[in-house]
Amino acid sequence: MDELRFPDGFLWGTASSSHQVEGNNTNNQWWAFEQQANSIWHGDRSGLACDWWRHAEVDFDLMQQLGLAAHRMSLEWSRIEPEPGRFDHAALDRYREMLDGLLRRGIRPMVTFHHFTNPLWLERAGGWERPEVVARFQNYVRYAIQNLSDLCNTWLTVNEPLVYVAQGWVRGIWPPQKHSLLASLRVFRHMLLAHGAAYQTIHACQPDAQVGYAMAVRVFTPSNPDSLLDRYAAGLKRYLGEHVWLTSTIDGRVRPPLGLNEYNHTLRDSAEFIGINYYTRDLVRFRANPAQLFGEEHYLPDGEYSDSGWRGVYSEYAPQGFYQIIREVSALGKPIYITENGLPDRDDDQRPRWLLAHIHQMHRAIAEGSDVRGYYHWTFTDNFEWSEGWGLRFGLVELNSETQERQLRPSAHMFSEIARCNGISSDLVGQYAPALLPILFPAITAGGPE
Ligand code: IFM
Repeated sequence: MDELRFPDGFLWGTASSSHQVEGNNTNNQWWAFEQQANSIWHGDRSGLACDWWRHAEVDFDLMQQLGLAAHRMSLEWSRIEPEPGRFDHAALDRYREMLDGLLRRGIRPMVTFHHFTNPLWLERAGGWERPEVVARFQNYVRYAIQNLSDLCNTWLTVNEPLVYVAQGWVRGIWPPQKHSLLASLRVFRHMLLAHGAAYQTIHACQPDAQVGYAMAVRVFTPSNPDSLLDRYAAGLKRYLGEHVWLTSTIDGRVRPPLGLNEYNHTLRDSAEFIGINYYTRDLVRFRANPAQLFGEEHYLPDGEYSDSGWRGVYSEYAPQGFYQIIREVSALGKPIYITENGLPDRDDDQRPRWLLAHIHQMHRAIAEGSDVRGYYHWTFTDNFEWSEGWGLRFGLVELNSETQERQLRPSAHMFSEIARCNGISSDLVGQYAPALLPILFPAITAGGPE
């Protein structure tokens, strides 16, 4: 048997977000959106979600049984601050109970402050389009950190800011369903400034905190690498989607189009680590259309896709992009956590192979010097997948949302074995995805020594 081992202390866990798992989050903009006709696929609603607000411990027990060492969750702003300036201690106590519940099971928490949802009062006051949001967010973060810092020291200020902006203000398919490039830039800028302000606040309350953010990084690849225009279109998307944000949190410069290169001291060196959410790559071909940022994303007819292809939200099997992105982000000189990676696969007939192939690429990047500290699979239990409702199933654990019954998918057992062994063995690959053996263990398949 051969093995790909990970560094000692490497964290294996899963990730989730409040609205997707807690249930009955009635006081945020997503809940309101779900009540409108035709907003969610099949008319689904988050409803009781995975019932975590009452019974998260059911899943925490399963995580412990599977030997997982880490979990990333988020706080629901609308529960903690249901009205402007009024904080709910009972809600805070429930989060204390959850964090304590994880710790008592040997599971290290990582906590996100903003994962797509806003209190209704904030939304009604103009939400992230208004500059006041920066101080409001900072206020909420201060209150939360003052009350939770004894239970957690690893924080993410915001999750996937670009996805939030693109879905809500460019494509207009998430609340507030707008199509405005100008407003989208304002929102993106406010999120960046809110990150900087929150970073400073967290450190003022908890000097040894580890703070980062979770960036969705898609590898924008020129459709035709020989075409200058395709290369330009892909490059523009990478610049806007990744570079502008990442570099400003290193050198403190707010670059165009979010700013005029002005220096902002709250942003300078404002991350102890960078969180990467990786799902797929996008092929980009040039189009003379500013609304598409001069690039159209498209997919290969003969590519392999996860269940998401059903809705035109394609997720292509592209594990080598994972390696590429980890290597690129490493160049910024910060440690990395993989804060999300996964796929929708109700039958679990693709997940074992996809998961192993991605973990292999992460191993390659680490072997070449990338400082990756942990991997958080998206997600533990099937949960409410935003516009796709209950149609896309990302969980290692299958959820019957009517009865709340849980059933471990084969991938859950496989992931458990990876976490326990801190690596991937050739036996494991032979059992779950034999087609990968020649790629992961070429020496064995070539008849070499075990
Ligand atoms: O479910 C989402 C999550 O909230 C953010 N990142 C992508 C996941 C899968 O689409």
